Amino acid sequence: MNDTAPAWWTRAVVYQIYPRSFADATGDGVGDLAGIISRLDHLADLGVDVIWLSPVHESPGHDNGYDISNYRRIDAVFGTAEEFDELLRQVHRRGMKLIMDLVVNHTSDQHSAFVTSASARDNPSRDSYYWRDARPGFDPGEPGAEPNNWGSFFGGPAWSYHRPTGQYYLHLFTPQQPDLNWDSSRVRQSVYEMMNWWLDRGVDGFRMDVINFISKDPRLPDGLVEPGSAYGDGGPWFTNGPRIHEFLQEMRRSAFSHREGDFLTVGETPGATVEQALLYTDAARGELDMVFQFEHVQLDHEPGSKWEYRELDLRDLKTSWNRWQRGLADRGWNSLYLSNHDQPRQVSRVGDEGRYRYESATLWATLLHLQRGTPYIYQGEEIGMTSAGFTEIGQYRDIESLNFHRDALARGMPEADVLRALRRMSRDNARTPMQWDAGPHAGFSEAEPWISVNPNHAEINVEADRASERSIFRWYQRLIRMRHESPLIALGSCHLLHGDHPRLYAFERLLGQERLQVAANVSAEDLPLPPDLAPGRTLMDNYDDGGDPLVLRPWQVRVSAA
Ligand code: ISL
Repeated sequence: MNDTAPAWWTRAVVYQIYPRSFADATGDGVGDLAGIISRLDHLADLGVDVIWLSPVHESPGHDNGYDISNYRRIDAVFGTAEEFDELLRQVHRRGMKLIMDLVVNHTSDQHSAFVTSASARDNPSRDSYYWRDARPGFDPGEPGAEPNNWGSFFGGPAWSYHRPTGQYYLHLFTPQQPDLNWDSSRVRQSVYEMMNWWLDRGVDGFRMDVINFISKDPRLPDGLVEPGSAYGDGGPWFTNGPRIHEFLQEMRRSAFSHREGDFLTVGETPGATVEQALLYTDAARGELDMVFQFEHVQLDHEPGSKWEYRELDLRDLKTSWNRWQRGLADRGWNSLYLSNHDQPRQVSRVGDEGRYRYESATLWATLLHLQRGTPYIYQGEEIGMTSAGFTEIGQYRDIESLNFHRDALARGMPEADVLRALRRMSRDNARTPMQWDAGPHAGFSEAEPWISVNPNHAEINVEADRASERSIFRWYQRLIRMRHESPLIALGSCHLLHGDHPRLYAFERLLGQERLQVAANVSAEDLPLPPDLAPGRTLMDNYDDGGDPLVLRPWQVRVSAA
């Protein structure tokens, strides 16, 4: 930020819509643009500044839209180009902004660029993707003949054999998501043109899918094979790769430097460290405004395997968040999130979805929103929606979950254990339909939804929450308003207190003479406060009943001015 005025997004809050599961206006069981338009007042009322729309582009849907076959078309399942323009108008009319998902590490295998690239070895755009011969000494197509040993994120090898041309192509995700070769200037220019096309149309920026994977070491070397794993880890050869900063700077110059206005770019960057995030988000370098880091969502499982549960130690989370707060204190900027379409619901994961649902939902909202950074709310979080609670494989839809189920069974894992792991960590936990009311299909649709509605929609829904004395929605409204109104919350420095306490999460924010203190009991037992945390004037308290100021009750959070 240096000497210039703070960027607008230091005061902003972003809301993520997963279109498939937000609101279905056409009655086919799948959410759509018309549905989103019909629910915009909910978001305006909440007070958010920006909507991030997960992909609505034309897609065969192998990864729910993260496999795009035409970047300039709206998929018919979501509606039409006209409806998109109408959505944009309606969002802008309410004073909000709209950012699109930009999925350009890979395309769909149905994209015309891939079809062309696959048509012949000597096709001039063969190098738009990664095509390689079989491993020397192996016959193409035989087991083990893949050009390197990388595994894909969703199971199986990261290479598929293409019989017509006798070569393999790289896909870090499903075989239907071939990776683009960003070393080709043709690829880069066509991405920038496409970004400009959307910006000219009026969108306000992009959330960039796995953007720190786009620059790969062209040698594509074998990765280390961990004991018990069938594949090598290619991460070191494609995460924060050799030309990543060059590409992001070029992208910014090509898409934004000639534009006036308030835009937002946020990069999804798995595996980025604080030091790398600083490079990505230091305004002086002209790359991204902020990034989604992954450290804090990997503390409750074994490294490298989201399916192997390990209980979260609150101290690890505090250490991690604190390091990010300190690392990006002077330059760069944090994104703050616990939930999105890839993560289980936060109230189920780190809160108490039963007895203390209100308390733990408001506690985590407060801890997140009152740090320094831009908070992201995932649809349904604002009413404390819980994870799906599925008990049978037939209920799951996500390709990652289905592949894990198949592969784990093949490895001999008992099905009960597979289902337990899915129930905890499946991405479908966050993808069940938005719960608008207690009616059929939760008011999401008139038809049977593409994925089951959580039966708890009878109690947990927007209508009930907003009518309740203890409304989570209203708590979020207050947090958002505080960020809008208080420079201390937007810009103040953030200091962790009692970092080694196993159940207490406390920090203070400082700006000039102003001071704000947040103290939270992350447990279901009473917690006597250390004397130095005796509250001053209470601003927010999720019990709000004038109880003992020196004790925090189960999942109590208190915000006070000093
Ligand atoms: O943990 C991971 C890597 O460390 C993976 O979760 C991976 O980074 C993550 O799934 C990437 O997510 C994004 O790209 C995927 C898509 O399936 C997700 O929905 C999207 O958010 C491929 O486009």
